[in-house]
Amino acid sequence: MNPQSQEFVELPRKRCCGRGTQLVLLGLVTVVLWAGLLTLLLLWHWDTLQNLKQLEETTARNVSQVSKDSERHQSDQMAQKSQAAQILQTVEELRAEQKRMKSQDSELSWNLDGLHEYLSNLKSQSLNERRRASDSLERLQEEVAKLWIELRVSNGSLCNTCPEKWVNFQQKCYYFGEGIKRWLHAQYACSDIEGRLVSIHSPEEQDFLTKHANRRGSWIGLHDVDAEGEFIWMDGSAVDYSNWHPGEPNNHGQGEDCVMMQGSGQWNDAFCRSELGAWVCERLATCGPPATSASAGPPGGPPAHPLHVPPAP
Ligand code: FUC
Ligand code: CA
Repeated sequence: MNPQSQEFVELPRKRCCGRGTQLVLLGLVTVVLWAGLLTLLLLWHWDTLQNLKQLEETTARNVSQVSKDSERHQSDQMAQKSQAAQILQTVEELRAEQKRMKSQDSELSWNLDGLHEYLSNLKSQSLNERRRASDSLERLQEEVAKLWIELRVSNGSLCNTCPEKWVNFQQKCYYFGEGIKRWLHAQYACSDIEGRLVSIHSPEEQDFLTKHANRRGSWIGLHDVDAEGEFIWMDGSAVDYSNWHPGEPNNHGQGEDCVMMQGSGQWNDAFCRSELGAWVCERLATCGPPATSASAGPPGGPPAHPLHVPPAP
């Protein structure tokens, strides 16, 4: 064997370190590893702690938010409750007000009805007064006219002048109308010629009328239209004479309130809407020459004709 080759003979490796060193190194490595591991663990733990802390904070925030919300909600609820109570109270008040107004309304309408009634009573009262006053005026004018005629007669005047177609008897003129008419239309026919349905006050006047009147009967100015059985003359004069047919007035059948003079001259109450063929009108005669118009006044007659007072409106 070659020495050179011997040089190349692998020499047994010299050990680097001792066994103790190795152990130390191993320990060191282990320590380093454990330290790293611990560090990691610590880091992980720290991170977890941080997360937990954050979570805790968030939770606390949330809890406080929720409690705040709940408080707000509660206070809202209370406010709503008090609002609801207020609304209820207002509704109650409104109901009470409505009730009060309703009763006030009915009271007012009751008062209004009363006023209406009072007013209409007043109206009809005043109308009646007016009618009565107008009737009284008419009567008075008639009385004045009659007195005037009597005065003229006592002074020697002749007061027997009548318009054409009228017939004189004493101090009255009579018109014997002919044609089919009901009592009311006979009354109108007399008004049209400024007279009125005749009133009869003495047997002499009755005889005169009996002689001149239509044989089949005529309407005269007597009636009990306003009160059954209470006969009155159209001119308001007293019923101081009568010439009823025996058994009359009998208010026969459907009621008889208008009086007619039969051919005999006797009176009979008849149905006002019966149609008779004749009627008799009257008016006061004038003194002196015949009047040219119905309203002729002095010198022949009284200041104004008594039968033509304008009717109350
Ligand atoms: C008599 C009268 C009535 C009627 C009748 C037909 O009874 O009293 O008015 O005319 O007769
Ligand atoms: Ca009769």
